[in-house]
Amino acid sequence: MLNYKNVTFIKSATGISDAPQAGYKEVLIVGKSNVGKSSLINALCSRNQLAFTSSKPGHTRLLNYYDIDHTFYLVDAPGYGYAKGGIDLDELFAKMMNSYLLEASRLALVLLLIDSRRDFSDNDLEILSYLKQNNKKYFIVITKIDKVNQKEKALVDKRLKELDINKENVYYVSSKETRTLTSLKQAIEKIVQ
Ligand SMILES: Nc1nc2c(ncn2[C@@H]2O[C@H](COP(=O)(O)OP(=O)(O)OP(=O)(O)O)[C@@H](O)[C@H]2O)c(=O)[nH]1
Ligand SMILES: [Mg+2]
Repeated sequence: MLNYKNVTFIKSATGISDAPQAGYKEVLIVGKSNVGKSSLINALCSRNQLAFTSSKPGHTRLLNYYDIDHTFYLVDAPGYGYAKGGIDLDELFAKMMNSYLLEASRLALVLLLIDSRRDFSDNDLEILSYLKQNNKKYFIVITKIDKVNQKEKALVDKRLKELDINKENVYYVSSKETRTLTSLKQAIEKIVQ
């Protein structure tokens, strides 16, 4: 079993050319701004402030690399769907991600995070179809499930079915409830080892 607590922040990169060179496999976390990407990293690693989180969207601006147990890199990406103060995060994201997704031969897995209280956005759907078309391995991670009731969860399931997403690739998590992370951790471990 991988020790997620054995984690080191490596660097913030502006793109793939700037990525660390250790050659570990990479697990990239993408999703709309505020969906809970940085919180998920903290929860997976049982740390409170490893990755910076914020209730204000647009907090993470670069690709942040975390070394997990000297086995793989967990990569926190900037969120999309939010522009503030003249910086168009969508443009930044598109530029970074294009080069990243196309060139990252070490990219072992993409975690596409979706807020359990929201529908897939156009950006989410674009990424999803990109991942499918390019045969990238991905999981859909439904976040903040501590905030939804059974009825709302059923709506999420309905939507996943409409989008023809294989249930095997879906994980329901809450960064506030560690036990919800166990199966996701195990699945990641299988892929990176
Ligand atoms: N209730 C609840 N709140 C959460 C959960 N995960 C994240 N949040 C909250 O949602 C907000 C955004 O979380 P972040 O982890 O910063 O989101 P992000 O996706 O990294 O955001 P950007 O870096 O802006 O793209 C914060 O206020 C978190 O505390 C969760 O599982 N449950
Ligand atoms: Mg973040």
